Parts: sequence; C-alpha cells; structure tokens
Amino acid sequence: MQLKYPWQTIKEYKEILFQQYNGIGRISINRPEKHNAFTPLTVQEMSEAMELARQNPEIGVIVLSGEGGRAFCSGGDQSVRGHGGYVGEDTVPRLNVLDLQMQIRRIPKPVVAMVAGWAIGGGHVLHVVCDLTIAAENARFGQTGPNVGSFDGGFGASYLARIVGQKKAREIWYLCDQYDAQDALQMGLVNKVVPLEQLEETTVAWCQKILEKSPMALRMLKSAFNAELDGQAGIQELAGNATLLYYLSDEAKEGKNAFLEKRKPDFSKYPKFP
Ligand code: S0N
Repeated sequence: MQLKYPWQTIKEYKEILFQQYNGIGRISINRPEKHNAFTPLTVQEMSEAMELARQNPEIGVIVLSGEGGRAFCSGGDQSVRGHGGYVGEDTVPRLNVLDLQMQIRRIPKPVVAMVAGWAIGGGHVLHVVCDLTIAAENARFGQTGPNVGSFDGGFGASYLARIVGQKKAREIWYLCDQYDAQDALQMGLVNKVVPLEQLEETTVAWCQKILEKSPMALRMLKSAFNAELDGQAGIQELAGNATLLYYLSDEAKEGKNAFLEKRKPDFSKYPKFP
C-alpha cells in the first residue's frame, strides 16, 4: 500500500516505522514478509516510539498500522516463541506486548488503529485496545490462540467482551473464526470501513478532526472511558488528570505559594461551588 501523505521519519528503527505528519504520529510494524508478526524487538521499538509520541507536544494523536497493505499484525512471531514468551537476541523470553497494550490504553492521546489486511491473534488485541479502528475492505479479524497454544486473558478477552458482548467474544475465542470488515463493523469492533485505497486519507481526516478538538477534553474523556473498566488503576488515571487540572488553578497555586513564602494560605477567596 503506497502512502499518499508526506510522512516524516522521527526516528529510524529496525522493525517499525515511526513517522509524523501534521500533528499525527504513526507507528507501523515493518515486517510485511511475516504479516507484521511481532518479536520482542518489534514491541520494544513500538514501546519506545509510543513514549516518544506521548512526550512530543507536536503530536496529538497516534496511528498504529502495519506495512505492506496485507496485514495490520498477525500477533506474536511463532518462529521466535520459546518457553515462557517470545525470545530476542538476548535469549530472554518476553511477553512485552502486554506492556505495550497498557501504554496504548494509558497514553493521554487518542490512538487510532489503521487496519489493512490481517489483524489476528495478538495483532487483533492491539487494534482492540486502540481508541478507534478504521478498517480497509480487505481487513480480516480474529483470534487464533486456542489453535496455536496461546490466549490473551487480559484486554484481549475482557475488553473485547465489553466491545462486542460476552457471547460474541466467546465465539471469537472458542471458534477462532475469521471475520471480514463488514462483520467487524456490524459487531462494533471497528468504527469505519473504507476501500483500501482510501484507508490512509480517511484515517488522516479522522485524526485531523480529532486534532481540532480540545486536547484536555480528549484527555479527560479517554481516562473517563478507562476508569469505568480499569478499577483502581482507572481511577488513578482519571484522578491524575483531575490533579493536573487543579494544579493549573489559582487556588492550588495559593497553597504552594503560601508554603514557599512561609505564610498561612488564604483560601477564603476561592468559591465553594454548590
Ligand atoms: C494470518 C494468517 C491467517 C494469514 O494466512 P495466509 O494469508 O495464508 O499467509 P501465510 O502464508 O500463512 O503467512 C505469510 C507468511 O507470514 C508468516 N507468518 C504469518 N503469521 C505469522 C506469525 N504470527 N508468526 C510467524 N510467522 C508468521 C507465515 O509463516 C508466512 O511465511 P512463509 O511464507 O515464510 O511461510 C496466517 O498467517 C496465520 O494464521 N498466522 C498465524 C497467526 C497466529 O497464530 N498468531 C499468533 C497468535 N498468538 C499471539 O499473537 C500471541 C498473543 C500474545 O502475544 C500474548 C498476549 C497475551 C498473553 C500472552 C501472549 C503470548 O505471547 O502468548
């Protein structure tokens, strides 16, 4: 799939691309010969790029994709799966994709999955944890865990069930069937389906709409959607944003200033809202 927009490389990696265009960061798995299956290194690179995108004030939204137009991601690379996880050059087995899933969920900027071709196994879970998914007509979705001796009992099960319902999520995992883009749209698994040649421009158009919105409102909404599902960790995320907002207020600054000026704080002028 040839991209039409002038994406600029932010940093060179071995197994991913990390680029930006007009406030949009793009993290794309670059192993098309393996349908973009991930190794520990792929995930480590994605994780670093995700953190760089989080810290970069010029990036307001992140697109996750796979190179080649035939696959978004086909999950963990089975050829490097060892005992206890996927094995990289250091010979240590890792399941570091779980940390990446948490990063996607916690980053206070919307993450949009741009899915062409296969989103299977751990690759399917990656699109599930993204805030939004835009699918090309050639996209195919599914889990394979019980076929290949694997499962994702975290977001891959519970969050999937929140999206498509318990019965459908169990069907997806127990039968390991594959679903086309229209099936996925029908079950609420993706937000929009477009012809492959319109995938990039539609994704960019959605991102640009998002970028016009209040970043703080988006940040609060993302943590609010998470809070309902993520228990104490979700409340911690939402509360962190409440603290951020409070720190911006004169009322909070009065507390800090009084401490530094070694005087009693005067909170009397701040409203006691009904
Ligand atoms: C995607 C499928 C259905 C596409 O079939 P198609 O079109 O016939 O293409 P193929 O010829 O099969 O593939 C083309 C080339 O790509 C290689 N390849 C594809 N997928 C993988 C893969 N996942 N690992 C390694 N190689 C892959 C093919 O081998 C082929 O190469 P050549 O031409 O050289 O033979 C089909 O490809 C398919 O079914 N793929 C496997 C999908 C799969 O089972 N993925 C793994 C599922 N499990 C996970 O992802 C683990 C999840 C996870 O990471 C996790 C999360 C939470 C807790 C634990 C874990 C954990 O790690 O276990």
